[in-house]
Amino acid sequence: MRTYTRTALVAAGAFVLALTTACSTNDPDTITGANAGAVVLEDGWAKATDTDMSGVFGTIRNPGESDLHLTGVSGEVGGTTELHETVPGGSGSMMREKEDGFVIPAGGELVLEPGGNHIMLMDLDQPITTGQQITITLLFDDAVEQDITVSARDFQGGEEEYIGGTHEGTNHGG
Ligand SMILES: [Cu+2]
Repeated sequence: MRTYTRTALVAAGAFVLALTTACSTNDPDTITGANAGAVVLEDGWAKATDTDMSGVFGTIRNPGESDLHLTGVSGEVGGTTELHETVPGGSGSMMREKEDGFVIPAGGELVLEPGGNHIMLMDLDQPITTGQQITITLLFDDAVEQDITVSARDFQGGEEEYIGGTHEGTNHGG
């Protein structure tokens, strides 16, 4: 009898501990990664478009003392949001998903620009209008996330072909 009671108490204690751990992990205020939420976006913008593809650009600075690994992105505008790089290919330059993401060195920056690295928005189900505010969530390793918000502007150029994935052959602009 006595052993049974003690076991139950221990189990209950472990359950409470597990709950506490889960709560603190999900509470944004308690994320304590070395650089949690620490990047700074400068000159961020998105390309206004009436097609189903667009890009988000700007300079992401890492003022921290540790390198940050940007592993992915997600967006609220619908469709697919990916990290892309631009490489030589085809008749000029081609862009493709950067599957390993980007490392932003301590004290360094990641430049996202038309014709270079960028955040790609694909399969949009509605246009992005000039002045529209778009929020993108940056996903870092260690499950750290940070939202950035940019404003859409008119821009011509940076119309690379997209290679790979399900969008092969899609010419977005040209
Ligand atoms: Cu792209």
